[in-house]
Amino acid sequence: MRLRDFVIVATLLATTPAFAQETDLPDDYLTPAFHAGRRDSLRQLMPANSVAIVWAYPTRNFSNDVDYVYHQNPDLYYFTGYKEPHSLFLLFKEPQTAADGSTYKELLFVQKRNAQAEQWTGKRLGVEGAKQKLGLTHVYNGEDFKNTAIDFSKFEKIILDRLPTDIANSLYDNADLYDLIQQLKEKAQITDNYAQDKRFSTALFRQYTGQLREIKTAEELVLLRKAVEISCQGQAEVMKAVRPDMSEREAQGLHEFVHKKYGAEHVGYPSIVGAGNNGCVLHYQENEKLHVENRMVLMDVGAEYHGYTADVTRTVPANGKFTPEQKAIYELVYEAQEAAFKLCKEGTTWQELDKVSRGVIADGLLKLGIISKKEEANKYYPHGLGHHIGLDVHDRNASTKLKKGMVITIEPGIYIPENSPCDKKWWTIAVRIEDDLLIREKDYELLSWAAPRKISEIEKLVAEKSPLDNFTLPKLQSAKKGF
Ligand SMILES: [Mn+2]
Repeated sequence: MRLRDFVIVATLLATTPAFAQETDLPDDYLTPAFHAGRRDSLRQLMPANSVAIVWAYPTRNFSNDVDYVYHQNPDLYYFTGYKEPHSLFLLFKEPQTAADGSTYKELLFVQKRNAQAEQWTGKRLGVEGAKQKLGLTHVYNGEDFKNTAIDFSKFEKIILDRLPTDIANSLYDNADLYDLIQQLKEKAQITDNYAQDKRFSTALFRQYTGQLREIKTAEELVLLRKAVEISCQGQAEVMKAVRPDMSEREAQGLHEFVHKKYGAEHVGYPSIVGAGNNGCVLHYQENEKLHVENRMVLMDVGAEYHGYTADVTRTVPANGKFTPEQKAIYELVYEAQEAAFKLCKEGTTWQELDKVSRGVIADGLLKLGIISKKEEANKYYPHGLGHHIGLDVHDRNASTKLKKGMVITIEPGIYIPENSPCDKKWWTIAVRIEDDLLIREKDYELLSWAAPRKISEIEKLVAEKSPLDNFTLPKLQSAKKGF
């Protein structure tokens, strides 16, 4: 049945009992105390007489009446723990007084409970659930926002992200995200030129959330460590299972199967599995090559566990043996990564890290005769050295220098596409090695230790047997050619 038909049927089934989901769930989610602590920290950063506003991400259409799997806005999740769409959160610097004389410092507007809708799209927390599970005290249904009196004109700063401009307006819901944003615009008098109005600050929103989110708390580190270890186990299992007759997509499926087996909900970004020349496409997502053959397979895959995503890349020869050319390129990338690792500690800047790793690659490519001038190195190493990870794979940040508690990737790479102006023997070699590091005061901790990165270790692991070696499926009867 389609969603549209559901609306008609739903009215006929007005007595549907409230839907209860199974309760065998993980117990290691971020705690209400964590989210409350994040809200307090945000409040401390905010200037006097200000309000911060965060909204849920819109739902996104996949096709006809089918939506993409929903993903919450990391900022809203960070400050509240709420995972459902169509919600709005307001956080005030100073306590506010309601019409009845009571005070509040935060307001969360959530999706209203609806037995019929919940039978189709799953249980909603609703007002009571959000109070109980998230520990927030002032929670209301989205439809109540319209009649909530908030005098926005008295605030000196209204701190908010850039307003979304592409939200669908559901005909069946008068309190969806579209309506909430419309009402917010009216109440706070946010015009189309709000970016020029000094009362509204998207820059402060980015700065504060960056300052907070770039330093991981102990609770966040538990989840990030797990996401990274899961991703590494995926890499290790695929190294054991990879064979020249395997397809890129099959390798992708194995990574994601391992993630799921360990309980990861999503991948943090579309999985990249590219053999040979496909590895030169930095965000290759088709993963369509039917046989990886005797190529290097570049696998950039990250599990998302309870919102936190890893970002780990390994590049391995599918037949288990590096050729001399593959080895030369791989060792160069490895050396560039090691050189950057050595500088990973408090106080180092991204420029310093980038300079040292880019220097190693430029010298190496020159020595191998692949380039004739150092400046040409960027042609084969066209991206930055790394980024923060967390609730986003390219996580929010605000500092130019590394600080204790940051989690970053270090991911140099060399990509030599077919027809490059160098000896043919180098063509189609693409290598990226990407690791995840926790920055400490004087050094770092390698979080992605569980996926081998040394040539000898990779060759050993690819030679190992995999439980998947003997996994075969029946031949498809529908795969006959012709009409
Ligand atoms: Mn990355």
